[in-house]
Formats: sequence, C-alpha cells, structure tokens
Amino acid sequence: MQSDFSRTLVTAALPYANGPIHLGHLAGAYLPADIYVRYLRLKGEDVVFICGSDEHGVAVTITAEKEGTTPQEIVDRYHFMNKESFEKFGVSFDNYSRTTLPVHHQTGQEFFLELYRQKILVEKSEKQLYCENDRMFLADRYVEGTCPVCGNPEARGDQCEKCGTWLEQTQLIDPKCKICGATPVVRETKHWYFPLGRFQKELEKYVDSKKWKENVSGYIDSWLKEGLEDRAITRDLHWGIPVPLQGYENKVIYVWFEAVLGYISSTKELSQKRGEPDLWKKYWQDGQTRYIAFIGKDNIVFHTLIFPAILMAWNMGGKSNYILPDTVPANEFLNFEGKKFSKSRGWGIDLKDFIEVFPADTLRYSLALSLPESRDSDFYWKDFQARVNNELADTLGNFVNRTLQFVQRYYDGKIPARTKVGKLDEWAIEQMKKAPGSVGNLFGDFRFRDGVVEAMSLARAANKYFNDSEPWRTRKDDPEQCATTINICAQLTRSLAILLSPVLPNASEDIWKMLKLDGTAAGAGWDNAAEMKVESGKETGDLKILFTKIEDSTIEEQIRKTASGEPAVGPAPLPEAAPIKPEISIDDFRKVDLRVAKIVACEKVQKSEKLLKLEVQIGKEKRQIVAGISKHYKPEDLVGKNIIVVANLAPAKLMGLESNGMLLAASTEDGKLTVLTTATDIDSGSTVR
Ligand code: B3M
Ligand code: ZN
Repeated sequence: MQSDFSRTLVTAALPYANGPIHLGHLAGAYLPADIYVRYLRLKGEDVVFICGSDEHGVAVTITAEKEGTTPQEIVDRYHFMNKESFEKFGVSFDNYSRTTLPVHHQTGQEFFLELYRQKILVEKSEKQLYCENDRMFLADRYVEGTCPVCGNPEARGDQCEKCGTWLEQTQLIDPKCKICGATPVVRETKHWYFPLGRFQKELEKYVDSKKWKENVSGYIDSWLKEGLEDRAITRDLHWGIPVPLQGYENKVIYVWFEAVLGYISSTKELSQKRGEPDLWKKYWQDGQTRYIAFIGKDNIVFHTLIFPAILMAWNMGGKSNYILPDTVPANEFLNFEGKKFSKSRGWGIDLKDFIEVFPADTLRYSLALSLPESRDSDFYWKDFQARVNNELADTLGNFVNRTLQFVQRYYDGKIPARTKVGKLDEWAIEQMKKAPGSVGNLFGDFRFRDGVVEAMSLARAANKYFNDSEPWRTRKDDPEQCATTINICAQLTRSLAILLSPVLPNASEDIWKMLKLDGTAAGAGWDNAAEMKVESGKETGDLKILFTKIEDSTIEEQIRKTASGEPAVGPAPLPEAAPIKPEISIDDFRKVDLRVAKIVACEKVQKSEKLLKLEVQIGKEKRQIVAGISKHYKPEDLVGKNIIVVANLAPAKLMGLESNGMLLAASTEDGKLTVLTTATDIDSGSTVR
C-alpha cells in the first residue's frame, strides 16, 4: 500500500478545548489514528502523528460565557485535561499543540496574507445576522436554525453537524439567537471571502485522483454536485487570530480557516522541540510524503474540500508546495447505550472518568471492535464487559497465562526445545506466519475492526492448539511432543504481543516482559511476528495477570450511573437560583447604608440553636448584632473578621436581645451559608457601594 512513499504524516482532528474528550471522539478519530500510527511504526515507517487543541471559535466563547469566565480559562482547563486523558489512553501523538500559540497565530496570518496578496480573497459587504438585544453579529454557533439541506432543526450558523454541510448563516431557516432566543435581523458588514467555487474543477480532479472510504466519498460527491460557493473567512469576534489588515482590527479569522492550519503549526512546533526547525517541511512539502487525516464525519467537508482548496490556493503563489491529504478515513458517529452523545443533555461518558475505573487497554479493545467505520455504531456497557471477560481475559489472557505457567511449573521457567514438529504444530506455525500479512492488510486499509478481530483470531487458534495438543497429557506420555507444543505456544505468545500492540500497547509490553525479551513489543518489527524468535532454554520472567474480569455488579453500577447521568459529560448543571425580586431604582439602593464592621467579640445566645451575639466595631462606634448563623459558624471563627452590615436598619429584638443592624450572608435554597467578609483588610466603618 504505502510502498511509493517514503514517509507518512498522520493528523487527528484538533478537538475543541471547550469540554472533555468522550468515547465518541475516540471512536471517531483518535483510536483509529493511533492504531494506524502504531502499526506504521511497527512496520518501520517514518511517521509523525500530529494533533493539538482547537482553542478558538465560538465553541469556546459560548462555554466561557455560560460559566461566567474567560475563554483563556476555558482553553487552559480543557487543553491540559484532554492532553492528559489522551496520554493515559495511550494515544501516541508526536506533538499535541495549541492553536493559541504564537507559532499558530503566525501560520494562520501568513496563509491569510498570502491569499490576500495573491488577490484570491475577496472583500464583500454582505448581509449577516445581527441580534438587536445582544448588540452583536451572530457568528457561527451564536445562531441556530433549521438546515436547508437536511432539515435538522439544530443546525449552526456555519455548519450543520448532522449532514456536515458548510453553511452561510443567512441560509438557515428560522434562525434564532443562541444567547437570548430572539430572531435576529439582517445587517450589512464587511468580510473577506474565500472563493471556494473557483476551486471546484481542481477539487473534482483532486477527489477523483484519490481513494476514499465509501462513507466519505458519498458526502464529497453530494457537495460537489451542489456546487461550491464563496465563504466568509473573517468574523466579528474578539477571540481568535486577528485579521492582519487595516480596518479589520475588530475581526478575527474564521476558526475553520485557521484550525486546519493547526496541523502545520503543530508540526512546526514539533520541529522546534526536536531542534530541527525545518523538519516540518519534509512532512508537508515533499511529494514523497503521504498525508492521512483522521476525523469524525462532521468534519469531512473541511478536510476533503476546504483544507485542500486552501493549500491549492497557497501553492498557486509559487512560494512552496504543500501536499494534499492522500485520504481522509473519517468515521461515522458512536452512540452511547443507544443514544447520541450529548454534552448539553449530559449523555455519555468522558474518557477521564472511564480510565479512572477501567484499564486503558480494555477500552481500546472494546472500542476498536465498535468503531463506526462505515455506519453509526454503539457502545454498550454489556458489550464492554463481555469483550473484556470473554476475549481479553478468557482468550488472550488465558492463553498467555497457561503457556507461561506451564513453562514455570514444568520447565523450571525456561523455554523448552522444539524437536518434534508434527501436523498440528505445523498448522499452528502456519497460523502465526500468515497473521502479520492478514492483520496488516486490514490495518493498512483502515479496517481496524476487522484487523483486531483477525489478530484476536490468532489468540483463538493458539488456545485451540493448546487444547488439541493436550500438553498436560503428553507431558507424561510424550515429553518431546509436550516440549514442542509449549515452545510453539511461547512463539505464538510473542507473536500476539506484536500484532496486538497497536490496540493493546500496555498488555503487549507486559507480555514482552513476562517473556523477558529484549527491547519492546512496539519496537519488535511487524513482520517479525511471523518468526519464531523465542529461543529454547531462554528464561522467562514473573507471571502477571493480564486482564481481570469485570464483575456483573461493577457493570451494573456503571449502567445505573449512566441512567442517572452521574458520569455525565461536561460540568455539573448550574444550580437553580431563587427568583430575582422586582426591580428597584438606584435611589432605593442608596437608602441602604452598607458598612464594613470588625467583629470584636462573639458568643452563642443561650437556649438558642440558631443565634449568635456579635459585638462589632463600625469606625468609633460599637454595636451589638444578633444573627441566625450559629449552625454555620463557631463564635471563635468569626472574631477578628471584617464583615459587611446594613448600618441603618431599624433596631429589632431577637430572643430579648437588641440587634442593631444586620450582617450580609449569601445562602442557597438548600441551606448552604457563608458570611460576606472583605478579601483584604480595610478600616471598619468604610462604606460599601
Ligand atoms: N475542533 C471540530 C471538532 O472538535 C474541530 C476540529 C478541527 S480539525 C482542524 O469536532
Ligand atoms: Zn443539515
């Protein structure tokens, strides 16, 4: 397959840093990409695996607004969270970058300016949706409406995620502002447009010259048939890469225009880290490189048409020549227990939660068998349990374990000699010899599900061979035959470690260690899996249980949690706040005299469960205040604190005690309470406005 090329560049979609990675993301792009890359590395190929966080765009600003924080805080949180989850899951990126880095901003602006310089970009004053309530143009996800192509009622201003169509927001049927729900009006604004239509012919030629998965070419063909149109690539937003042109100071480059360039800047960053600043050019600008872009189906249009068109446009300038994706093996969607993953509805499970409970390899294996390679597929807890118990523990784990236990128990921990190879043994060797070819062809063809099934069928064959050879019997009747059987079982064990290494990287290295082999399973070389390299007389290492079975009760607990939304995707829902009281004027508010008061003494009110008696200092004046906070504070915790009091409240009597003023405290409907204190020291008596 890849024989005409000298190296491979593999990218995986840059996830938005606005939420945690969930199983659907993994099945869409990251797991297949990682299996592929690990396979290529085992084949000894020159490969780089590039990814990073997509940190711009309205996906991020909306999350920030919802949480009442800054976009920067959001992307910092999710970038590091997702990077760590990927590491724990064993995704072996060579670089995981961020689109907020200077190297990316430079790359984005450089592309924009080059296309501007070549007069490819067109400036147009066009009608855009504007919300009069929020006083802003509704870029991208700030507007939702019905998709004119497929009728999805939740299509966004730039894209329908259901059918993948790239939209202009004015095409949306019945658009609504995502912030306030109002129907936006149409207003003129100036933007730069990328003339995608100009590239139609060239894109058709490009698409024809490459091989695509069936599900992918279906989408491409329908878009090409519709005809491609100019698209705005600037936005009226503050978060993003600034448009590097005068008069455009308040606009940024459209996130999808620059995010795809993030693959290039991430490779540049990798080159810098490796101390070879020009290394990236070898991967991006050399015809000997093959470029494979792994993504989920909602990103197809951007990777098969728009990104290639941007690169074609750059190449027209004659400065340098970028290669185009050789293919884009996009997957469809994974559902979770029969329903779509949904961050907003809290349906699904995050990677970080999953790998707290179950080893990464068990998820990798189970997901690999459910990859939505040609149509949507499902993740069910019951399937997960069955695959771990019946396949990983009972088939693979059991075979490795019984083989090495035999070696330990009856051969003093050393591999016995292979001296009597009969028909059955030849059959087993034959299975081993053909496995790298058959599994490898499937992996190379992006058929990871079948590839993993094929690799696992070698484990099944190995178990069958063990059973049919009956070493527990031949040990007494025919010791030479027994030794041969166990020797071949050890060869099969090694071979399985190599072939399963792309999907089970941790278990494979565990097996490698148990066999006390040199180096690593991941570095052993793919075709080597066909060879019998475990030498007779070789010592083996300590045994380790590869996979423990998952109890029914554990899975039932997970099913229960799923149903109750506990391991839900995204942050916990915001609490219900008490209704807001009717409006008051500023003059009403000014009547309230709020002051800083220092608590100088405090004690419990006798015979009261709730009340504390406080002595406070307001400037020179001392006062007594009685407050119902005894359940929340011990008197000694309060003394010395600066609090806020309503100083001009009419005096009241509580349990016979005079209270001169009221302290401010925040409380929730469910009874949490905190007394407001000043963050830094300030004179008592100071006014609060
Ligand atoms: N961040 C969309 C997504 O996370 C987008 C991919 C960018 S790839 C350059 O689905
Ligand atoms: Zn649609």
